[in-house]
Amino acid sequence: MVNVKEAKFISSRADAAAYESFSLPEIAVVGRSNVGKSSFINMLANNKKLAKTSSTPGRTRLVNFFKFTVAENNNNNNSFMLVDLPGYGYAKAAHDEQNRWKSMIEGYFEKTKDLKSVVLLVDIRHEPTIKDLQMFDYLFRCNIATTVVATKADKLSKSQINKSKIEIAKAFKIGINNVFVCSSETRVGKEQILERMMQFVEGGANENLGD
Ligand SMILES: Nc1nc2c(ncn2[C@@H]2O[C@H](COP(=O)(O)OP(=O)(O)OP(=O)(O)O)[C@@H](O)[C@H]2O)c(=O)[nH]1
Ligand SMILES: [Mg+2]
Repeated sequence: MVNVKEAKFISSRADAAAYESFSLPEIAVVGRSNVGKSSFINMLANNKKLAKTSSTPGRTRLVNFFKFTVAENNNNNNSFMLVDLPGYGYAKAAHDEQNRWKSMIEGYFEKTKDLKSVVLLVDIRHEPTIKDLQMFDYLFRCNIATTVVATKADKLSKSQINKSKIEIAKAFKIGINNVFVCSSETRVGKEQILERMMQFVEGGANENLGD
């Protein structure tokens, strides 16, 4: 069992050029605007007020760093940075703004030296968008281990969840067991995802799941 002992906001970066290392392993959360990235971080932190969320897309406009400290079964403490990125694919945002977000996201991936893995969030109710698939391919080409997490599972029945998992796995061309299901409302999936994240933090898992 992974027990989150502390989660706190450290800082925001608007510009990848200003990016500096925190000398801690990093795990980044990416996904479409409004998919639930900030809510996912709050769910892991057991703190609804940690990352700002909103029902309007485009809430997170900076690269935000949260320091998590966890204790595991063996009681060893472990710290890592969870990185909340702006969402992509918000159609209503001005073109300039969309480009700015894109360069902020890609700038982060190009600059960071501490990234261990990425959680790519998709909405379990919808087929992954072309932008999701492009992001997945981009991360694969950058050799960044990526975990696909289908969130908002509270919105579907059990049989619908299984159907969606199959569709999502097919779209990303990954095995169905590599699609993790969660809900930031009910906290379903939290433990399994935290455990997987810790494998990357500790450097035990470095396979890329793209094949
Ligand atoms: N039912 C349900 N709603 C959720 C879940 N996760 C997020 N939401 C809702 O979805 C909306 C968007 O959540 P955010 O966490 O702000 O999404 P985001 O991906 O950080 O959005 P941007 O910062 O704009 O990219 C909010 O209204 C949340 O309450 C979930 O698991 N279940
Ligand atoms: Mg957000």
